Amino acid sequence: PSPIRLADYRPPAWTVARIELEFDLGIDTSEVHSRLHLHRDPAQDAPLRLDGEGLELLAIALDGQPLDASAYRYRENVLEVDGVADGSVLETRVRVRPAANTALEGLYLSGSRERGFLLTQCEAEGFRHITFFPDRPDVLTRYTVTLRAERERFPVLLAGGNPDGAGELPDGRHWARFVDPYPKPCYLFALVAGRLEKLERDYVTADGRRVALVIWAEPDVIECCHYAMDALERAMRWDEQAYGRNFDLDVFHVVATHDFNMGAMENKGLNIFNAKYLLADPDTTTDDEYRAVEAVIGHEYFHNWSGNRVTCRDWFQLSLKEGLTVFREQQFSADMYSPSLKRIDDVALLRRAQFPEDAGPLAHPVRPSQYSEINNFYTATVYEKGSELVRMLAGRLGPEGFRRGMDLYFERNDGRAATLEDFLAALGQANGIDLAPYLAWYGQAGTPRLSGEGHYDAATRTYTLTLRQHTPPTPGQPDKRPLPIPVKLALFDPDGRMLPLHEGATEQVVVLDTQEQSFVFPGIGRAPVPSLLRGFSAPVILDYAYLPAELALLLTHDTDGFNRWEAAQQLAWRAYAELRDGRGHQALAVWGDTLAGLFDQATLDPALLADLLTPLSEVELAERETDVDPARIHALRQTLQRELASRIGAGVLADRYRALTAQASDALDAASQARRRLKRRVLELLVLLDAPAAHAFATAQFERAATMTDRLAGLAVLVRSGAPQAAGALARYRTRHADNALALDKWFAVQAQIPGEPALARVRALEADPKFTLKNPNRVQALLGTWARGNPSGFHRADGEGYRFLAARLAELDALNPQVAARLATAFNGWQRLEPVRREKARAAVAGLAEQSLSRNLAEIVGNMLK
Ligand code: HT7
Ligand code: ZN
Repeated sequence: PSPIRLADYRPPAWTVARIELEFDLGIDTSEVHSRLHLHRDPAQDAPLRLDGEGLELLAIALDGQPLDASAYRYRENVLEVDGVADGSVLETRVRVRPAANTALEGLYLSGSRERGFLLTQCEAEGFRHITFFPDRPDVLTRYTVTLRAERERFPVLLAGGNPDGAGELPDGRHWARFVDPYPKPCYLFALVAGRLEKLERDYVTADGRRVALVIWAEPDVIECCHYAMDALERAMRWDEQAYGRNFDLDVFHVVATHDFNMGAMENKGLNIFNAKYLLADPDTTTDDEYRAVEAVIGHEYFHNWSGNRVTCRDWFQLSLKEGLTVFREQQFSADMYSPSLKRIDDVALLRRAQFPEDAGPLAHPVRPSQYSEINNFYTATVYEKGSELVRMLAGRLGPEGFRRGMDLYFERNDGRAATLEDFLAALGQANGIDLAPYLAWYGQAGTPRLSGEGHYDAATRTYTLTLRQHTPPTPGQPDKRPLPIPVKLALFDPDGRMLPLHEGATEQVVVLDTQEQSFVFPGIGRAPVPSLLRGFSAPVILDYAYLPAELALLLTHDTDGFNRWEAAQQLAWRAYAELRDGRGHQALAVWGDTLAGLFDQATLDPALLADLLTPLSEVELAERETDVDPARIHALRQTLQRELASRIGAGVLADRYRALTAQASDALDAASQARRRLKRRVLELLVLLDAPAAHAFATAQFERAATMTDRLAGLAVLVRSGAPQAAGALARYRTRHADNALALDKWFAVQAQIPGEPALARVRALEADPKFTLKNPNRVQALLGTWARGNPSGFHRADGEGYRFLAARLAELDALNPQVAARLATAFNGWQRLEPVRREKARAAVAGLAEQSLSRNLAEIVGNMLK
């Protein structure tokens, strides 16, 4: 099929002001009756064309009259109807098959036939699998939804909007109706029906609305929803305070499912969550997972304004809601937790997931100009880089200016399907600033390289910083324009003190908006060390020729926690490069000794220390190499860490480990989490120096852990380092958590992380486990995703077996769930940069896949990969 292009956008010829939807729900078959109140755009003369995929059309009528077969055509996923006029009402009745729906898009069954429940997933284009409709986000419609089903099998019936009646029907059936007063695009429609339990809490919004917050889950896990409820309340309060946004319905439902293609979905008034991001309990949830639950709860809730009240005109504008909502969630999480640690986590994710995307065959702008399958564009670029672009805009305007701009954006675009231009116009106009130059960031793919050098002139007491930018070509975009790059900076004197800059401030933002520019700082008494891109003020790759001692100074003294970490990362990279090239140990010594010096600093937050002690990931190291050999990268990174460990010393590590163990608790506060994070890092370093001692610690930690964080950390150290105790621990974990799907996912994932060649045999063995299934996206991600996307030395075997195995599984998975298959296939991203032997084997595997009959989702990814 030919691609869909942004340049071809036309407003809809037909819109639907109101829809009355009635469902007769059943597991094998459900019937959907729809009544569309249609409006024609007088400026267009197109026949009514509605999207519909896999629908069995049972009846069709126009303005109350059944239609003759000659008056409509249903082919190639489009229903075309003749004789429709402005104001006409089109009625259709269709049959769909939830239990047979393994793609988890449209109406489907979660769980078993006996105990599972029915639910929908419509973003991006799932509504067309439920009924005929103009399935595009700029058609905003008022929904009245009536659900009917057998009461015994489906006691709970939910749809988005406010409840509008419920009652009994003959033959043990019942009904419930919901009316949503806010016009919405069909991708925000949702229903849920089944045997679910609830947690309920009353909430009064800042503007005085009484809202019932209701979280629904299957009976065995409902008690795991308390943390999510608290997080939801925190998110709602935060959005009121930070953005003045209140919730706007009488009830807000949240539902947990184990069968979900992504993290969660912001359907109006009826959010649906992957259980992984909703359920939490001390016995099975790690600290990182607790934080992820809070973040995803926040993200979906914040969509109620950034996405639902103001939605997207078309899917090219996806980052308008996703980039903005990720940014809002990042602010929320920073406020709930620690701004520096949150920033480190987010930038690490950007570098791990988005930079490689932007540097390879799948590179695309935050606002792509064309796509074949929209589900392939829910990417790190649209989400994470999109958030970085909002952050740059917010930084440019300052907190008050940004809030003024956001208020205007929401006010102007409430109830509309907006564009990124609308967003920038509102932010700019509220502040009298032209932000149009920032639009270039949305249209240009690739990560800009920022380079520079400083020059100090003692005679004039001036420091001159010269900055340059360059963005390498990406597929379809050979030539790049300069972008506005805000560089937040500070200058440190050689004693590690910040120097006053403009008007006494110690921080300043300079904007590089040409290819090269110099910035002069007068009144500087001694040659300074610049701290650049503080807080990662722009999503670029910085290349600045710091001396190792200068990085050590920033690592020790920078007041920006993120930039301290950044200095450690830079030093670790230099140390790695020295080891790789056999070029002495200068940076290695500075890195190791500086961290060893910080190791005992009582004032340093243990969580930050843990991050400082973590060098770049194998994925990031591969990003910086050519002729990538993942096995060598793994070995070198291990050597690097061993060097660090030995500079700290086995005794010091062991003592710190014991001290942290003595302080262990099951509390969830930031200080307890920080200690657990450091304890794990210390254990990971110790195992490289004194494996028997570390294995004994890890075993004891695993056996006695009061939290899943500690239990899993102990297990991971044993499994990844090949400890003799690993098999026993895995067996005990398996028995203990046999009935908990999320805990079992971690059991699969931890084994998929075994480094090197043995990983594939383990993955194969685990595939044969009765608990493994290709039908469950979380399980697929836990085993195949962790191995192929998170374990480079395990996946990239020199014999190419990993590639052949993944290609075979992708073909199988594609027949069941194309969205999940396409996402997993991105594991091949970067194959062109592998060393020649692996490169040829990876190419052959991808090419072999391309020759098969694939879904549009997988075909697009594989096709782009081979371009
Ligand atoms: N807006 C949602 C994106 C989404 C999705 C969610 C679940 C299943 C399939 C999906 N396709 C797209 C999630 C979010 O960003 O909030
Ligand atoms: Zn989102």
